[in-house]
Parts: sequence; C-alpha cells; structure tokens
Amino acid sequence: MQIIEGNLIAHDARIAIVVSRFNSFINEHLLSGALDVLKRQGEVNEDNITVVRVPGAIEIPLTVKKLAQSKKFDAIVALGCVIRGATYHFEIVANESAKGLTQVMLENNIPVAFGILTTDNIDQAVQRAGSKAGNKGAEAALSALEMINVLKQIQ
Ligand code: INI
Repeated sequence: MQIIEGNLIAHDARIAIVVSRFNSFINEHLLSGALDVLKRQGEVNEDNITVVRVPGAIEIPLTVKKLAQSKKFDAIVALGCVIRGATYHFEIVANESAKGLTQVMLENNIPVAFGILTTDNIDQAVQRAGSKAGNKGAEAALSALEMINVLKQIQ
C-alpha cells in the first residue's frame, strides 16, 4: 500500500496571498493568521511570500488567475469576507468568488486555498477571524502548505 500525504514544512515554497479590502477589519486578522502559519508552521522563507490587496471578494478570482498564470507561485491563498446584507448581493459575491477560485485552481493546476468567509452577520465573521471559531485564514494557509507537499509527491 502506498499512501501519499503532505506535511506542512515548505521552506522554499513561493506563496501568494490575495486579500480584499472590503471588510478589512476582519480580513487583516485572516491575513495575520495565514502569515503566522506560513512562517511558524510551514517555515516558509519570508522573502517567498507575496501579499496582494484587491478591492473586494469579486476581484479575488481574476487576481488569483493572473498570479497562477505568472507561474511564479506554488500555491495561492485567497482571503476575504462576505457578510450577508438585506439584498441578493451577498449570494452573488459569495457564489461567484467561490466558483471563480475553483475554476482557476483546476484550469491552472495550482492549489488555491479558500479563505473567504461567507457569514450571516458580523459576529460570525469575528468568530472565524481569530476568536471562538478559530482563524479561517490560518486554516487556508495550512491547506496550501499541505497541498504543495501532496502535489510535489504526485508529480
Ligand atoms: N465584497 C466583499 O468582499 N464582501 C462583501 O460583503 C461585499 N458586499 O457585501 O457587498 C463585497 N462587495 C464588493 C464586491 O466584492 C466588489 O468589490 C464590488 O462590487 C466592485 O466590483
């Protein structure tokens, strides 16, 4: 039996993080969580980490696509926060950003970690940005590290 699984250390991995400004009071905590994991758990060389800021979650997929096509990165972490409002806008932004990211990942053969919160209210977002329910930015970074090492073994 052969088992392929990735560990989390990735010293030389080149990782891009795309983070949106909309709801930045949440997103900055997701970014801190992601950077903390990359540096302390992944032991990723800080010079190999690139942070790209974009306006909102809708702009994340195109940015991730461009980064993927540059072939300069081994994984991309997408961070943002979509909070439900009174209109259908929430569904559009949440669904389209998720769909776009999955498409980029499959079309470009690069792991794209999904760290975009989609919550009913601000409280749920705060809970997932470093308090009661953990830090989804940190979780996304963990999955990027693991996927880099899994794919390395498969290739
Ligand atoms: N962008 C977000 O990242 N989160 C949101 O909650 C949000 N809402 O609710 O409107 C949001 N909208 C902006 C959108 O992502 C684009 O930046 C904007 O439409 C310009 O293209």
